[in-house]
Amino acid sequence: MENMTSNKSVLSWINEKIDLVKPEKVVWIDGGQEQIEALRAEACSTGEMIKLNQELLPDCYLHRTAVNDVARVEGRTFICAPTKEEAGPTNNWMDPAEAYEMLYAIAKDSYKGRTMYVIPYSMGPVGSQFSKIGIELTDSIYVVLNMAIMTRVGADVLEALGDSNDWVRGLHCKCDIDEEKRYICHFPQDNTIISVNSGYGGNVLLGKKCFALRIASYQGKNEGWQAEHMLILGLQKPDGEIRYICAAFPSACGKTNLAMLIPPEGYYKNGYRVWCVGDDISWIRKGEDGRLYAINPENGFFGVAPGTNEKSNPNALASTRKGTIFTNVAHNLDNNTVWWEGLDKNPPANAVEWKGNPWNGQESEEKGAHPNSRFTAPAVNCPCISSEFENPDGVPISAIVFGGRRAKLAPLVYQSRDWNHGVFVGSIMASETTAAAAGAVGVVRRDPMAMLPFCGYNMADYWQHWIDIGAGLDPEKAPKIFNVNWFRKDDEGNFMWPGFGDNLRVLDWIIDRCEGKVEADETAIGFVPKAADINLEGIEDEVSDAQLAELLSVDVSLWKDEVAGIEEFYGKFDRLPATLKSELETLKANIK
Ligand code: GTP
Ligand code: SPV
Ligand code: MN
Repeated sequence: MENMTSNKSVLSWINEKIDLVKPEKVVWIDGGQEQIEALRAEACSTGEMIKLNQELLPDCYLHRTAVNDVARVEGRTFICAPTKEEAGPTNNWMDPAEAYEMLYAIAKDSYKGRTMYVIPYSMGPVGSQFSKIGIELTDSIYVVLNMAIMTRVGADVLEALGDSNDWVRGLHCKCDIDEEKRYICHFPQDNTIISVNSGYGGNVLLGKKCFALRIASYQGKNEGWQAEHMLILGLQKPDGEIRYICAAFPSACGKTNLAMLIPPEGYYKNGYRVWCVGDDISWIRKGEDGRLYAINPENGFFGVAPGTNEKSNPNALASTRKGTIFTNVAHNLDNNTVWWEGLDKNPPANAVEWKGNPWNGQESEEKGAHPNSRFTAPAVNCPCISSEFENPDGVPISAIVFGGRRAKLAPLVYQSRDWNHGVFVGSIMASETTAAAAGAVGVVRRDPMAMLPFCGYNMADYWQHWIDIGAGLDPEKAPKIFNVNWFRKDDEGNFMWPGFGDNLRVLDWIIDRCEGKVEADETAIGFVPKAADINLEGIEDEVSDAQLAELLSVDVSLWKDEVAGIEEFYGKFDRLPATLKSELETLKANIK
């Protein structure tokens, strides 16, 4: 097949990799529908994918990964910076030369008898000043078809690249999915990613976490911008004006749900709407007017399937009704569609579960879908996709919101006193772990800015970068910073806040605070709403006044324990910014 570019840096790198992995043939991905169609057919012929009911789910497919390959593997993810110090205490580190040697030994000849697909892709609208280009080499059709949904793929990307050497190299080799030889390695100084022995989502769709977060966070530090694990939503108020919010929650903690929220009935009637710009990643930079602007570098949603239903997230569900790839969900054999826990109360009896075994959902105790099963859906499918989704200049950000799963401690919402205090609030985030990463679920761990698994350099320097960004902003124009917690539980273990669409009630308060429209109570940890300013109309039965008071309360004795945990965490960092140290002293003084 003919090369799609004459860019020398591209061709020489690809040739090197061809010599290493020895493919039988090389196929360039042009982004055209014809090629995609042919690849779908080929994947179905080998069993790699299953074509679903084309009347109910046009252009939709099902894929099952290996049973030992169902989530990101944080323990096998490495930042291969020149020194361990540059990777910092929260990242696994490997010496770059040693890493290349080990990875090349694993990758050697691994494409024998297989096809190398060359995927040129853009993160962000092609040609936008925010956007960056990558090339992924893969031996997986599943990866090609997912990348074609999640990113902008094709010839125009190479045209935009021209002769430039400024692009991210990505080599993916499935090998034999050996978990002992699985490595996801990043070389930020070389703009390079190498992923071997996996075929799952965040491990292999290299434009996503590997590039758009780990490599991009490093690029952003050097170039004065930010790459964050944040959704972007536009909140339209009855006056028609739209304010934009970025929110960072850890994996499987509600970004997709919040980004596509449907306002409660009363709000909806009054003209409230939420528009989705992005559900997972934000690239943020200062605009000419001095405000921060964000784009979503992705082109699709790689969303958590379980729990997605007509009530919790109708927009996400609608997004998955065409052109979608489902991974590790249950297969309903009666009508050749898909099912997952929480889709409806009627699991199929004649089905195949995510591992590929026959499954009777009416009787079985086993799960039909893996808890981290996902859908890969084109962003354009989303009924509430923002009109600004393709805007190359991004959207202006009014508020930044942090949050996580905390059964106790964190109130429903609080506002930081200023930017630096907001950076502190982000840095002390903690959340219960989820199925999005391999390992134990439900354990509280520190996850600063929801970036613990995704920061491509020393987390202390990342915090300093946040502080520097704020120092370059007029405080009047800087986004206000908040923390939310949809996951507070009562002593019986029930969620105290209804969440989902009702989270709009909190977003509304956040925007009112940004615009100076409501007062708040100053507490030891920041500004907390006055109970009367959280509108409970329509949910009075679910949330009593006493419950709301509890949700908004700040328990100083719990915060004393928390401070001990923060001090221990901060103790890992030799380069902890002085600003954060002093914010911690302020918190300690406030809770005395
Ligand atoms: P990644 O794609 O992994 O980065 O995750 P995400 O942050 O986009 O997660 P998503 O929105 O898919 O969250 C999925 C999980 O969060 C499901 O278990 C949902 O039921 C739960 N969830 C989302 N919003 C809420 C909420 O407001 N309240 C409660 N209780 N659960 C929620
Ligand atoms: C996450 O785990 O935060 C995800 C899914 O968004 S994955 O792409 O697999 O990392
Ligand atoms: Mn994510």
